[in-house]
Amino acid sequence: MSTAIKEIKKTRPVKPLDPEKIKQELLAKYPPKVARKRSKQILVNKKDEDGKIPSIGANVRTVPGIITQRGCSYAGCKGVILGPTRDIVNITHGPIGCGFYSWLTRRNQTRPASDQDDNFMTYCFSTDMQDEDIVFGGEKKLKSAIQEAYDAFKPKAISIFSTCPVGLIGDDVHAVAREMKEKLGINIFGFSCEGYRGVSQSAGHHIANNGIFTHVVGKDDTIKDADYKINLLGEYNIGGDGFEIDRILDACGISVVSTFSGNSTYDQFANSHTADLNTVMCHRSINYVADMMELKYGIPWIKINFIGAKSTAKSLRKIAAYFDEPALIKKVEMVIEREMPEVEAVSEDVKKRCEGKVAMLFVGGSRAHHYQELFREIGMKTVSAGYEFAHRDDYEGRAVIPDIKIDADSRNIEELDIEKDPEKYRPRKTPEEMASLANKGVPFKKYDGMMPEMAEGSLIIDDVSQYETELLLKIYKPDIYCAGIKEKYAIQKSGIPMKQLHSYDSGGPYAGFKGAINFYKEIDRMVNSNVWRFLEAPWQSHPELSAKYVWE
Ligand code: CFM
Repeated sequence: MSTAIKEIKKTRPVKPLDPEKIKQELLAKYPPKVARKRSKQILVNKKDEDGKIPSIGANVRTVPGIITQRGCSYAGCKGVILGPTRDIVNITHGPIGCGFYSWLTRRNQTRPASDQDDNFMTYCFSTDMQDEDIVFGGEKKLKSAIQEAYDAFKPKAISIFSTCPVGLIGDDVHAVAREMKEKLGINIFGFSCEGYRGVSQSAGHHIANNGIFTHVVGKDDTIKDADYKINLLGEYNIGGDGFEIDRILDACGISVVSTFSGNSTYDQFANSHTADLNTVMCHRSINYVADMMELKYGIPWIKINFIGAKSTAKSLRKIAAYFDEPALIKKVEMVIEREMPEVEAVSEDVKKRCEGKVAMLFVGGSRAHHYQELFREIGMKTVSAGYEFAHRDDYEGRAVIPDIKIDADSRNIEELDIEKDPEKYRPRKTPEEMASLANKGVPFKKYDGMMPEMAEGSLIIDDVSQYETELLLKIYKPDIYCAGIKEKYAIQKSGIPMKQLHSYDSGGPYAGFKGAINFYKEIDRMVNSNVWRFLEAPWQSHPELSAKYVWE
């Protein structure tokens, strides 16, 4: 039986939507207590008479029973921060699933300098805890796992990541680390990053920052013979982003001492305190390291962003302005001039077909902001966006940090007491130079967050749930929705193109100039695809079934 394939025209709401009403609709079915809580996390973006944006509820517990996008503290520590480092043996102390599911699914890439270089990322190390280890304790098993990993690989360093059961039964991973460090003579350190340590993976970032700062940073004082030494903080080389950024920085003559932590090595971390500037890409995950390095070693930090061609150019200019050398400034301008024509040609072409289309982004703790820039460059609008686990400063800017209330969950995460290193502290600029640079548009320690850059009336939603996602799709009928693998197929089933902005599906890089071109082309293909026309849903040929795509 053949049925004619119908062409279904997408119907966009004609009248402009009232975001306040949409907010009420999202909350309508929640029990009153839940609605009250969610109402603080769902905001219409608008400034008051004094030009102030509203404050959002963020970094708070998800209501049990709500299907959240979030991950756990172990994921943030092991998967996100330490996972991309290739020559540390990362042992997951816990049941096998924790290690297995955090094993390369993030598509963080690495490139060893030669075949002789260690690369353990292709291995998944786990103590594979069993019931009897839970009953009798798992420390013995952990010690023998460390010994076994050492015998097999002779790595420079081994780190241990605690999963939920480890904390519950009270295994002391730090004591085991100390004992084995003494015995084997290599650096061994543990993380108390049990999944339940915080309300999301964000807690794991902080724990990882503290651990890497305490146990590794500052161990190698060799000063690299290179000009314009920077660290790139919060860039994880997903889909090769870091390779593209390295290509650009290299062309400008800027040298990267250490990246935290895409394509990184143990030695780079150990030597990172010798850099002259910290550049922070993902503020959420690594701002702790930036702050601690400034306090202990005197390295200033600036926020940069290599997502979006214009942001890339702006970030390069900021770095050049910091070093304030005419030769560097000239070289950076040359690189921008060389790279931009191709980017602009593609964006202009793509814009013809994408202008006015609508995107929604619900991703992590930084990309929901950064990727709006790429959509803007091809004329697309972001009508609603939110983070999974970011804090108020990532929404509203760092100026709100002193007002952020410490609750029982955030109190759980250790704040290290950092002091100037008596020998290694070296201010890179005088206070006068810092002030004059800030005046020239190189503000230090400054991040204004996502909300000030978003249009008035856009809907900001923290820790969006699956239920809310489904409603949002029905109401806004966006041309594209960006989130992660857990959301992907539910969204595609409603007939909306879905782009994973964590793993990039199988694409990337999207950072830098070449990355921007990749992104424009891919989004063009996705939002202008005819594929949905050729898919016949069961209800289209069987009228007794009642169902609809969201855009029908
Ligand atoms: Fe930073 Fe990240 Fe992100 Fe993040 Fe992540 Fe990620 Fe992310 Mo997935 S470190 S906050 S914990 S930019 S894994 S590379 S994509 S949620 S927006």
